[in-house]
Parts: sequence; C-alpha cells; structure tokens
Amino acid sequence: MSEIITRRKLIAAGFTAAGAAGLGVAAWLADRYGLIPPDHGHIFGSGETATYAALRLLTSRHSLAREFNRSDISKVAPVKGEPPENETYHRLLAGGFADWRLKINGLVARPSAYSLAELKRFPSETHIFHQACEEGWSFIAEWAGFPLSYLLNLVGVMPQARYAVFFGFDTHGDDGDLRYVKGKWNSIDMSDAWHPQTILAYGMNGHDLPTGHGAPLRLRVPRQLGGKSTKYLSHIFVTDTVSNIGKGYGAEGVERGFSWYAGI
Ligand SMILES: Nc1nc2c(c(=O)[nH]1)N[C@H]1C(S)=C(S)[C@@H](COP(=O)(O)O)O[C@H]1N2
Ligand SMILES: [Mo]
Repeated sequence: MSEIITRRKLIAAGFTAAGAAGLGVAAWLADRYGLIPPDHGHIFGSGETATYAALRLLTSRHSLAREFNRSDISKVAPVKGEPPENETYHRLLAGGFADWRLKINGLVARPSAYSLAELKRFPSETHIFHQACEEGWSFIAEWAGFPLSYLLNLVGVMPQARYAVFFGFDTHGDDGDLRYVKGKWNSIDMSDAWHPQTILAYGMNGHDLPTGHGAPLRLRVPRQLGGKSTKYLSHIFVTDTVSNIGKGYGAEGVERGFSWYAGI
C-alpha cells in the first residue's frame, strides 16, 4: 500500500512541479519525446495522452510494482472469461500442450518458436503480484515463469521496435493481414516489455497455470491493469507500429472503449 501511495504522491508532485499548466507541459513533453499512446486522437483526448506521457516520464523502466508475501495470496482467484473455444486450443490442451509452440517474430533478428519444455528451461522466477481488472475486482497470486526481457534478448530485438503485441488462442488472423485480426489481442510499449517484472508465466500458486488463467502461458504486466496480461498465448509480434493491426488502436479492448494505457 505505502508504495502505491508514494507513487501517487510522486505523480502528483510531477504535475505540481510542471506548474499550473501541468497538462500543457506534459503534452509538450509527450510530443517532444514521442510519448504518444497508440490510441491517441482516436477515442481519447489530449488529457489522456498527457497522463500517459507524465506517467512514462515519472515511472522509469526501474520503478517497480509491489511484490507481496505468500501469506497475502488470495484464497479465491477469479477467472475472467471463458477459455478459447477453438478446436486447436482444445486439441493442444488435451495433449498437455506438448505440441504447443510460442511463436515470436516481427522486428527480431531470430524469429523463433519455443515449446513449453524449452521455455521451462529458461531461468525461472516467481513473483507475488496484485492483479486488478478494470471492471473492479482483484486478487493476489504467485506466478512462475521468466522475464519477457530474457526472451527478447534471445531473439534479438531490433532498435526500431516500439511495441510487443500479444495474440492468444482467442485471437484469429494473426498469421495473415493484421488489419483483419479478430478477438483478443493487446500490446505494450518497450518500456513495459523490458521491465524486469514483466513476465511470461506458466505457473500459478505452485501449480501449472490453470486453464482459465491462461494455460499454457500468459503475460503478466504488474504495472498495468489485468486486461494487458494476455492469456492463452500463441504469438508475440515485435513492431514499430500498431497502426496496421486491427483498427490501429494497439489493443482490441480500445475498440470497445477501454484505454490502451492501463498503468497503475
Ligand atoms: N487471451 C485473453 N487474455 C486475457 C483476457 C481474455 O479475455 N483473453 N482477459 C483479460 C482481462 S480483462 C483480465 S482482467 C485478465 C484476467 O485474468 P484472470 O482470468 O487470470 O483473472 O486477463 C486478461 N487477459
Ligand atoms: Mo480486465
């Protein structure tokens, strides 16, 4: 709790320091440093952009989300939504995900596909994070996996990269023209992608990731609301623009009125 308050104070202080025209200054900084979220100018106005820019300037790559103790783990972890209905997913699930692969391509030197067994041989970590859904509920759970940054280093991210885009098994069309992609997908900027607490998780509370929580692998971005933590992952796409994916807002949820930037 105290860390959250401290961060809020810091953000407030940032705006105060920017003076009475704080938002104007933040908007100017946003423009100057390229801190424009991909949904800017579509649904959300300059205030939204200014908030994103101010948060991005004040929360560097090294500002950490709170980590909790085992005793804080919630007894009940709500599942949001149903597992993907498609046949491929259910075939892979029935086979214990032995034939599942995580594909990673786009602006990377070595486009790759990894099996679950290969990913489990990466240096593993556990983190106890709070996860909050934008719809109001939250829980604390322990996640086991590896930092996304480890994978990004393995495949060699190119310097032009600005976003990592995540597709799950409830996404369709991510192999073809990305403008026609359907279903759940989301993206994070490279600041969140390289962040040491941004992990790909295959375990939860000491077990394999339960189906409803995103088996076999999900993203956990502890500095953003739960919606950013894409479940049932199949494909990570590294890119310099999201303007050619779906409607170009950087996430499917934005098309339904949610903000792309969901920092907490
Ligand atoms: N593939 C996929 N990922 C998803 C979702 C989804 O519907 N499909 N829902 C998101 C939302 S809105 C939230 S709050 C969290 C919920 O995670 P949980 O089911 O583990 O609580 O997953 C996110 N990741
Ligand atoms: Mo959510």
